[in-house]
Amino acid sequence: MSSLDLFSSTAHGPITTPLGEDAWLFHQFLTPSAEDILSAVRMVLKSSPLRYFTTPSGGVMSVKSSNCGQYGWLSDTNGYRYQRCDPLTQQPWPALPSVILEQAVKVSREAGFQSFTPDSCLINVYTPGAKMGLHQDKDEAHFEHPIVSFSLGLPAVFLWGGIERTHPYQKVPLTHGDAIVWGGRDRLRYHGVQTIKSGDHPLTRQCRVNLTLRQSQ
Ligand code: MD3
Ligand code: FE
Repeated sequence: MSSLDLFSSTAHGPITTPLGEDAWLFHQFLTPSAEDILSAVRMVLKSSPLRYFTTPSGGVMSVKSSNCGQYGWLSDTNGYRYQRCDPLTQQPWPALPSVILEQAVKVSREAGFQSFTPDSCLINVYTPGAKMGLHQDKDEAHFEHPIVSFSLGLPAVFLWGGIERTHPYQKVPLTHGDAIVWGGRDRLRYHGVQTIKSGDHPLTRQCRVNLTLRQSQ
């Protein structure tokens, strides 16, 4: 055993940083599958292209979004919700690619969640200047399921707050290939993403791609 193994959460598992009582960052979990995942995302976006969602208050989000899976999260002047059909195409969202489902189930099991069955994958694409303000994920029907997120391409600083908006937040650097799993006591934490800095990633060029996998129903 090398001394580096002392930093792993398990003897042979990926290197993991605990973010909270029920939240973990799995560094480089997606390194072997990142290219396949990005190819699958490009296929999805041919059917349901990226678009800017409008916020209920009349603003426009700075990230471009789409979805795959049985349900897609969306925002418009009527509010935030999950919907079976893409409002742009009026067709069901594209199916969740198996490589994405497999990696999400695998990382959730490593975090101790045995029955995560995501029915929704939100695709958020950040170009330099894009950000996501502090918010809670609470549009899902039940909060007992965990959430899994994949970071690909340009790095980001993830803002990890408390259970109330005014609580202090930590800054967590995320890089290409990182996966996060959170649930339980951390499920309703405020979180966000700092403004993305410009850069050039060999697989995604000038963007960061975030996939958020959820059990929405
Ligand atoms: C912590 N997306 O789509 S994913 C979102 O990078 C969203 O695009 C961000 O927040 C992104 O809602 C962050 C990481 C994330 C997602 C949900 C959480 C962290 C979370 C819910 C509770 C606590
Ligand atoms: Fe969120």
